Amino acid sequence: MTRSQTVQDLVDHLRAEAETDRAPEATPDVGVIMGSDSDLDTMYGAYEALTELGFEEVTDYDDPPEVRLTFETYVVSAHRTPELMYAYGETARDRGLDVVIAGAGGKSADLPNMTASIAYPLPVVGVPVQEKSVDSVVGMPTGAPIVAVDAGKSFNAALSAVQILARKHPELADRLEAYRDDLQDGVGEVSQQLHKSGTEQFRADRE
Ligand code: AIR
Repeated sequence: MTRSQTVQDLVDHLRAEAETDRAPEATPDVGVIMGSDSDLDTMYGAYEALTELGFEEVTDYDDPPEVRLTFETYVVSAHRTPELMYAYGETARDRGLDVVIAGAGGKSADLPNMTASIAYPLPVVGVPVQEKSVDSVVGMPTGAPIVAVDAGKSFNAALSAVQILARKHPELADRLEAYRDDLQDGVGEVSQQLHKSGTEQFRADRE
């Protein structure tokens, strides 16, 4: 039992939700968690990627968005709120999540690796919020897996999460392809422009 009422309320909410029998269409597919709201600017990349790929955010389990694929977002601190981390990881699967994106910063960035162990076999994509967090996120012992991206690469974490989901939802593979086509177009356009303008002019035009 945690001594914080707000944390206890969250724990109760997650555990009650795990007991609720909702259709898969009505539950979030991706969970996004971070150790502190100070991580939000870095973790915003995951929000951008998910929304760009057509996901919408669930803010009320009783009133989910109409689109099929959704995500939820919480702050969960491994060290400040360990009970919440346990409740989150233990209920993730029963609440309908198929993959979790977990970010944490500092040298003891334990939320991604601990959530990966607690939520196992659910896949967890870890985001080291800072460079100094990389070792603690990726340094899992044999038998305890985590998928992880480079420091700050929460956008890629979301792409990896969507790749995992695409095995179950083929429409996501199409959206991922369309995203990459756009990316390639961007490179193609800039390459043509650089070649056509010449280096000096291209630089001047960019300023
Ligand atoms: N953190 C929070 N609880 C446990 C950890 N490791 C991390 C957060 C954040 C950093 O500590 O993920 O990156 C600093 O948090 P804050 O809240 O002090 O800004």
